[in-house]
Amino acid sequence: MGVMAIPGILISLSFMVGFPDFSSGTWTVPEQAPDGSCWVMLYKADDPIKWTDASSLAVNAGGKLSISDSSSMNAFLFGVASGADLQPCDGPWMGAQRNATATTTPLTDNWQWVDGTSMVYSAWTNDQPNGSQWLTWSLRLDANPDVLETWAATWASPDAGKLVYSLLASFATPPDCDANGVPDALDIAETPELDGDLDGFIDSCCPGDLTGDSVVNVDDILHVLSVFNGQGGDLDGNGVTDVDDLLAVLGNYGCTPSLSR
Ligand SMILES: [Ca+2]
Ligand SMILES: [Ca+2]
Ligand SMILES: [Ca+2]
Ligand SMILES: [Ca+2]
Repeated sequence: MGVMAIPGILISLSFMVGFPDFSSGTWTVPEQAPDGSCWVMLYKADDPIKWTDASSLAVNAGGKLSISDSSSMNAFLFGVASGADLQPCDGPWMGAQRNATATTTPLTDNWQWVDGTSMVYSAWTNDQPNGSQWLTWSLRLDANPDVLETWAATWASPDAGKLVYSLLASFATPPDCDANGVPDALDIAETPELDGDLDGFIDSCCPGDLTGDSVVNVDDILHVLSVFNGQGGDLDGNGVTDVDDLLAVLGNYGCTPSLSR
């Protein structure tokens, strides 16, 4: 694991009017969660970014800011972050916020993940979250190596004021099928011809590849079955791994990437 540098490749995101320029940052090589529920890439920015922009970038990249709803997922995400050579205060941002309230309810309450679910599992650093209930708070991992060793530190910072240098994004399917170090949704946004059939996947790739080995075979069928009714095999983007996704894998069975790419 680690940050994949892409010399010579600059992605223009000028189509996103008013959106910060993320062209000079780097994405880590995608890693699949141990439970198969998602793939994760960490984006490391040259300039600090606020949570709302990080969330927009994750969505534009075809995913969403990462959700950590179990100790095993948290350990996995920490693993991705710890392999990215982050400094203390670098982040990364994660996919939860707590909206400002006029009440004095504990700041551990009222957190919501970007998929709309409430925060049940949490792994706050000691004394976190703290601060004012009048502010909106956003979730980030603590990249402090001392805290990383404990595998138990996610905490908050204000949305507007605090900037960090990275984010964790989760994807339903392997996010970088052409292995150019950039999420494919950003590749397609930059060069729409890559997806001539408009199915959301780069045409030279294999839409049924859920294991990230660039071929659609029995392993991908087994993967669909292993995450059936859950996350991790949602090829048609309806939010769940279902029979339509199984049919998509079967429809692309045997696909290997085009040699033209
Ligand atoms: Ca790509
Ligand atoms: Ca396509
Ligand atoms: Ca595969
Ligand atoms: Ca589906």
